[in-house]
Amino acid sequence: MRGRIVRALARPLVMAAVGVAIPLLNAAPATADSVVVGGFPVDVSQSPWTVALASRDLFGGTRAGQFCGGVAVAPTAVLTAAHCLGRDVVGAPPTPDLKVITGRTDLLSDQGKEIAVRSVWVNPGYDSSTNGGDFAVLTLAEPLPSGAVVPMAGAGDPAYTPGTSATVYGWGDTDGNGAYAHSLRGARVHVLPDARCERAYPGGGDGTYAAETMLCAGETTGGRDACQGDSGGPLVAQGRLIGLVSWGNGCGRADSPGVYTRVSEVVRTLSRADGAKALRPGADAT
Ligand code: 4AZ
Repeated sequence: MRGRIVRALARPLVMAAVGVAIPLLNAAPATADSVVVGGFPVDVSQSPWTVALASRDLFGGTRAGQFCGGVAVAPTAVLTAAHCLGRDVVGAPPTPDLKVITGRTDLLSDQGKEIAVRSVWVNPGYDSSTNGGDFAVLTLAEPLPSGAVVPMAGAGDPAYTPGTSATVYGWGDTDGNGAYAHSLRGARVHVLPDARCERAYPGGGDGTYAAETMLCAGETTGGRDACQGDSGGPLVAQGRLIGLVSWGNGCGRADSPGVYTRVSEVVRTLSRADGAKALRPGADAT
């Protein structure tokens, strides 16, 4: 079914906003240690480039309106997942009060800053039926106060080598059953061989894994993974950004690794696209 997995991200939150409870389509059976799933608490100062995407109008104020993750790659540019900005998630553009929250570990606090989004560029190559090309660039109305950005790993970077240890960050579901974190978490996973995800996602209902544009990460025994609400957030290895949380079948399942947008593909696309002026050295973001 088209978009089945990816849409599971926002549906519970969207529905919560209108007061209708709909169970997660792909709710994994929660295991005791299955919690980000399998994660640990993180202070945002340890990953200051991790930001939250928020809209109180659409998602309510309880968790500051957080509905996706994002990652700062330049002082006024944040990467996120294209599917976070789809009509089924945020409705018709422009999203009324779309904000990037920076420097806030706990969404229940007023730590850090909420920054307005000046413009949204969704990768025109994004395909919601295959989940391919799942990235977007937000240009901020003002620079991030911390100035903290993470470098993007280009093609051939050793951080993409299978077996590399990586960390994914987010405020998403911690048990696969809709227990959204209010404080930032991280989970340690490993870059997996593409063959693992090609086997897990050969096409059809669960999406199609495409190694050129996607990255496969998780643990062979499952347990640690990104989950709903983490989408668009960073997967970092060796100090460089290698992935954006994109999709997967459930969360933390041994036979269904997490799938990420491959950041080298983002770099390649942006070097040719007009959409992300804020990413260019010396570009005038205003
Ligand atoms: C989602 O729906 C989603 N386990 C994100 C990540 C994963 C699964 C689903 C990976 O946004």
